[in-house]
Formats: sequence, C-alpha cells, structure tokens
Amino acid sequence: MALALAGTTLGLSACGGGDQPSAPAADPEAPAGVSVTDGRLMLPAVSGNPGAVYFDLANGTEGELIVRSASVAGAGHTMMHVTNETGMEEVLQVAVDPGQTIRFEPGGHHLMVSDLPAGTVAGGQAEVTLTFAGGDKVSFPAEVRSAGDDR
Ligand SMILES: [Cu+2]
Repeated sequence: MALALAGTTLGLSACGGGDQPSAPAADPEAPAGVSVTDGRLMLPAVSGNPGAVYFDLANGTEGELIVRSASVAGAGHTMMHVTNETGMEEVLQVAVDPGQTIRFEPGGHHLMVSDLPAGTVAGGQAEVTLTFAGGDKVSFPAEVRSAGDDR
C-alpha cells in the first residue's frame, strides 16, 4: 500500500504561536510527560507473518500528542492499525489529548510489524520507537510473547 506521509505540515502549525516560551527539552528524544507502559510484542502464529505491538501511551503534556509513525528496532515496516467491524485498517496518525492515555490493545489500535528480526523470540525484548508530530520520539521496551500467550 502506498502511503502519503510526505509533505504533511499540519502538525507543526498547530504548535506555533502563543506567548509562552517553550521550555527547552532536557532530552528532545523523549518529551517530558510522555510515558509508555506495558509494551508487548506478540509473535505471529505463523512465522513470517507480521507481529502485533500493544502498549499504553500516556500524554502528560499540556498539548495534544500526535503519533505519526512507529518502528521496531531491526524489523521491517511498522504500520499503525486500528481494528474495526470490517477488519483492520491503517491509520496515519493517532492523537492523544492532554492528560489522556490511549491503549493500543487487541481489538483496537495496534502496531503491525513485518519482517521481525531473526532473534525475536518469546521471553526477549524488542525496542519500539514512536515518532510524534514535530519530531520528538519516545522509545520503550516491548516484552516478546508467543502467539498463544496473554495479550
Ligand atoms: Cu493490524
């Protein structure tokens, strides 16, 4: 599926303006107030199929948080999906209101990861990175679980 991610500038303008100076980020790679917990990567039942990643993303910042893309270290393409009545479809961004937590969970939003690296086995760990509108990123560990395990 061809994606039209390039050339999008909407997110930047939403952050501009206002007379409050923005605090310098201590670590531009991990915005203060943003946290991810309960990361887990479910291996596919059939080797070679995509895996799924679930987690809770908490937006403790004062502004809207918009996830623009996701990746898993060493893996191939990672897409953001949402499950609906007719199956799954790709979403190009996921917005989280200030003070809200969004759960990527079975039956809802999730990441779909193709071409998992060879060493991805149950009991191990994968590093997942989310990239937000504006360029900030957050990385977190996901516990690798077998297809039949608890999601
Ligand atoms: Cu999916």
